[in-house]
Amino acid sequence: MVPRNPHMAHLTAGYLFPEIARRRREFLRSHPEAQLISLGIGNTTEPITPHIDLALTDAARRLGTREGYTGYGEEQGMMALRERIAQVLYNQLPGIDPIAPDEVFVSDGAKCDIGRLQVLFGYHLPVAVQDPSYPVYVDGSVIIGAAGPWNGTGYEGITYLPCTAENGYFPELSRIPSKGLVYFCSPNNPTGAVASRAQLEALVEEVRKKRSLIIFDAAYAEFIRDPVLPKSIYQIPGAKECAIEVNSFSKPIGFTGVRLGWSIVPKTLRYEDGTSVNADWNRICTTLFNGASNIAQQGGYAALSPKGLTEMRRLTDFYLENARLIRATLTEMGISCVGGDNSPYIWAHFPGRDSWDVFSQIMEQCWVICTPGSGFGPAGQSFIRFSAFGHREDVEEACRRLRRFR
Ligand code: PL4
Repeated sequence: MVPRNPHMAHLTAGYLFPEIARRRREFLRSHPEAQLISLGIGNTTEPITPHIDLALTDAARRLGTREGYTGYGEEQGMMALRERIAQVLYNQLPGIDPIAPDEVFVSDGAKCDIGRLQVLFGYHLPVAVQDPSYPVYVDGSVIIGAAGPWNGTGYEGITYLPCTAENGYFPELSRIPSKGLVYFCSPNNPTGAVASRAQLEALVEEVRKKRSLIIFDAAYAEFIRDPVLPKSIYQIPGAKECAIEVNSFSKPIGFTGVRLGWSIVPKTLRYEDGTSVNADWNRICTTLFNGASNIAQQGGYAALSPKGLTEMRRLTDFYLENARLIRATLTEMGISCVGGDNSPYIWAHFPGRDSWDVFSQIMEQCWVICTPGSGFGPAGQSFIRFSAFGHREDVEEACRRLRRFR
């Protein structure tokens, strides 16, 4: 047999979300009567909205005709969609450094793009992450060999940038490594914190000083309601020289199962030898990816029409109202929490407690599934993440049940 990829052996545990599913199944085996409600995984629940649904079904139907059939498309995505993403989602934002359509690469989702970006940059760059953070940044880095073994508190070779109540969930930037990758997510998963313009300016300045590169995950940008908060890193001067942005249709229009996202790789982004990151990313996409589904792309295109944008707004408002209900409940219970106003996640503090213990207690006492903060990194210990994705009646019932927590 072949030897195992030694980096796989460095991973300390299973991937967070399957582990939650495993514990949930185990609980149900001993409590089959439990009607569990999930405020755990950030998985959308509401149906695809009418205008976007029509575009998807039309696209599927056209495939059944000789005239309308299409096979492989461009790996980078339909040009009309790339243009619309640039025009509608970027070039109207205040202070934006304009995005050209050939800087937009359509994909099958932000998570998949993060994995391909890890292939692009390889194992030889130092990696920094906000702590806590979406597990793919760290686990993917471990898998490609950009990080060493677990040392009891974190993976060797990963710089953890703690985001705590004390620093307002924005990290100390001086610890960013030179000539490395910095994963940065705003609105943040899991803390729900949204970086201000001044904070992102400081991030860009520090990263440029260190000659590093930001992978900016803006998967929740459409939940931002405060007009002064930046939705894109390219609203910050200089970001086109130091940042890649990944984004997704998953959460704003419920495409978690349909699968559609995009990355922005500016043409002004250069390696230290002056060669183009955009050209290399194009090479990665054309080599390792065969383009997003043509049906999904028609749905994304429709989502960026005036009707689609109205539906997107309504859907994200719906989840934000869920978030408000959850946060209000926790606050009334005296649990300190942040997030949930420009983000679909609420980050709740249970001082002195182990996150997995609180997870189990909430599951057993309230029949509600949440996500243990420690699964997002060492600084997530003693926190619990609540997701606002759910049917309204389930969220209301979950809020009632959470009051049983003692
Ligand atoms: C569970 C910051 C959720 N199995 O759907 P995509 O691939 O376009 O976007 C994934 C993604 C990208 N960036 C951030 C995210 O939070 C997510 C989705 N995260 C969560 O509960 O944290 C779903 C997670 C899924 C997964 O591992 O992604």
